[in-house]
Amino acid sequence: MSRKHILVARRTPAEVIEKLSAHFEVDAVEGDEVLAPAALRERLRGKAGAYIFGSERITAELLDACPDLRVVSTMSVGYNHIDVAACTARGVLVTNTPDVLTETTADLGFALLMAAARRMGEGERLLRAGGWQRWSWDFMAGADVHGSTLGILGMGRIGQAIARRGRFGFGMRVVYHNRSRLPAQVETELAARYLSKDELLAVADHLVLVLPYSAESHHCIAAPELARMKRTATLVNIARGGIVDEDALAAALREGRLGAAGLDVFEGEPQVNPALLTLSNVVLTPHVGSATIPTRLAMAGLAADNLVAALTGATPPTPLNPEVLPL
Ligand code: 8YV
Repeated sequence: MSRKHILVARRTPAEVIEKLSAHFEVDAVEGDEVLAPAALRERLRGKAGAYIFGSERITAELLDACPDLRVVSTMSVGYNHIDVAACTARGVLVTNTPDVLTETTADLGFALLMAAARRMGEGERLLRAGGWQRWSWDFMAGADVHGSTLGILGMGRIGQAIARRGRFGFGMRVVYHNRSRLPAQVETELAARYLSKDELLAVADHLVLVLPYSAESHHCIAAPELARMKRTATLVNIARGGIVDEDALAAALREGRLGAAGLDVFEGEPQVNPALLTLSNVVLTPHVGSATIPTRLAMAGLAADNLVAALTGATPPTPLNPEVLPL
């Protein structure tokens, strides 16, 4: 039987290419550039599998142009770049990489919370620029993290991992809002209290956004929501940039209507809204939530396992639309 052809859309660890090559003819993109839609469509023609990352968009149009495609495996937990409904309608399996990045991403979320609340970016820039000349009682004073109220919007796996850090590491009161409420036993374990979104916005000293991006969550933190938050509050976004109206956020931070922000994701990334770049009370990182070598290797390995299983008739570990199986 002839071997199936797959595309690996960006540079990935050699051991992953090796694992895939044991089963398939692999066309691997070597650079770090993201293939433009037309180039992606061309490279995917005749391929049964697509191994993609967070930025290649899989649309209905692309699926129609690539009728041989059976599986889309993304090396990310988020899948807002893939039209899953269009894949399901055409019997194309979609898989992602949940769980393996939960703790690493929660670490980054907490780091951003602390860096923003305690003005670490601002302090470091001031020190390097020779601006540390004197001491005063309120010099670089920030907001306390320990003992404060931690709000979490989106209480999935990563939200719960952040809740554990806050509750057990920093003695924080944990409040959350989610599409569905957690089982009572999990709420008890995390000592997490469910609130409406408006209540959550009003009581949080620090609010972390960890919800999936969709048409529903687009700009769900905009001027009205920011106006409900405490003037001293910290906002952290480790989910997707489009969840926050960045112009409204920049205005609130500039005008002292919000304390600080820590952002790992941006609506137009890798471009960053220039209004954010001018503010001292925002800490910015380049979408590195899952960026540790062990976690990235685990994600890459899981994405490969999904692709191999799906195209060899086995059960893929983490399918998003298992209803299309068997292929
Ligand atoms: C990825 C992410 O690094 O998993 C996700 O959803 O946002 C990040 O962990 C990025 O999507 C590239 O694969």
